[in-house]
Amino acid sequence: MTNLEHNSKPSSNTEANEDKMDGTETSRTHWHILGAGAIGCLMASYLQDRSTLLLKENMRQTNASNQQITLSVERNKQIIEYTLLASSVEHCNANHTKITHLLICTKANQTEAAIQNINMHSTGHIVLLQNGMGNINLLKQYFPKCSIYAASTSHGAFKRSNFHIVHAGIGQTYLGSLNGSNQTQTKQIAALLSTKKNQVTYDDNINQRLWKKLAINCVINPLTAIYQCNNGELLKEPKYYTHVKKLCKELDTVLHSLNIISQNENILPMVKNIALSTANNLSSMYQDKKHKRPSEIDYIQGYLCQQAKQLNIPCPENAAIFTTIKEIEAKY
Ligand code: KPL
Repeated sequence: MTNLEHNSKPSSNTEANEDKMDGTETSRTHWHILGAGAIGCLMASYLQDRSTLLLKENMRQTNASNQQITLSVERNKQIIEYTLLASSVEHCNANHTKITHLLICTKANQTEAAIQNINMHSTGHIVLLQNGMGNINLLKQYFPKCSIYAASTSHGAFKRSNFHIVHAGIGQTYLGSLNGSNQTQTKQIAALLSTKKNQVTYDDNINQRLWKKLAINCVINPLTAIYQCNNGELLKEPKYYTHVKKLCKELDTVLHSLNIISQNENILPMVKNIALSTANNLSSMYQDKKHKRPSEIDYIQGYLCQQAKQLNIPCPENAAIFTTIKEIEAKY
C-alpha cells in the first residue's frame, strides 16, 4: 500500500538567506543533513522542507530532479513517500551556500571525508548523530568556532536500497552539547530538530548517554559480526554469552572509573535489554561485514581501548576483539 503523505513541491530553497542566519532565527532555520543512510534519511523525512539531504555528487546527478528526491519509508509494511530537498556539498559550494545547521549522520569512519569541503558558517551549529565516539576533536579542528552537539537515538532503521528505508522501531532522540554551549542554546537546537512526530529531548549529560551506548555497541556489534548471528542469539548460545560477560566485566571497570555508571550498576543488564529488544536485528557491524565494508570498530572498541589505556585499565578481551575485527577487514 502506498500512501503519499507529502508530495508537494518543497518550498523554495532558503540557501540564499542562510549566511545571514545565526541560529536564533527559528522560522528560517534550515538543516543540512550529511549521510543518506537509514538514520539520515529518517531525520530528513521528519524535518521535510526544513532540511536538505546532502548526497554524493554522482548520486545527486543521477536523480530525476537533482534538487529533490523521493524517499520511501516503510513502517509495518506500509510505505510512505516523501519528496525531499537534496543537494551535494559541491552544489552548495558552487552556489556559495554557507551552512548554519549541520546534522552529521554518516558512519563515524566516513566523517572526515564527508566534512572536508563543507562551507560551514563560522559560528554555525553541528550535531553529530552516529555510532561510536571520538569524532569531537576532528570537528573542533575543522570548525573551531562552531557549537558542537551530540545526539543519540534509539530509532531502529535500516536501508533497503537508496532512498528506501525501513523504520523498524520507533525510538527516542536525545541531544546535548559537546563543547560547552549553555542550556538555553542547546535546548533551542533540540527544539529546532524536533518535529511533531520526533521530539528531540535535551540531555544535560549526553556524554554519559554516549558512553553507555558505546559500551553496548562494544559488546553487540563485534560479537554478532564475529559469530555471524543476530543480536538475540548472543544471549541464547552459551559460548557467545560467556564472551558477552567477559567484555561486560572489563567495560564495568572502565565505566566505573569514569563515573559513567555507579559502583552498583553494571553494563550486562543494559546489553541484555538491547539484545532482547533488537533480537531479530543484524547489528550494523555484522551488516558491514556481510557487505565487506570497513566497520566503525575504531570508534567503538578502538575508542574504548584508547581511553582504558589512559586510565591504566587493562582490557585484554576488548583488545582481542579489536584485533579480530581488524584481521577480518584486512582480508576484504
Ligand atoms: O546500535 C546498534 C547497531 O547495530 O549499531 C545496536 C544497538 C547493536 C542494535 O543493533
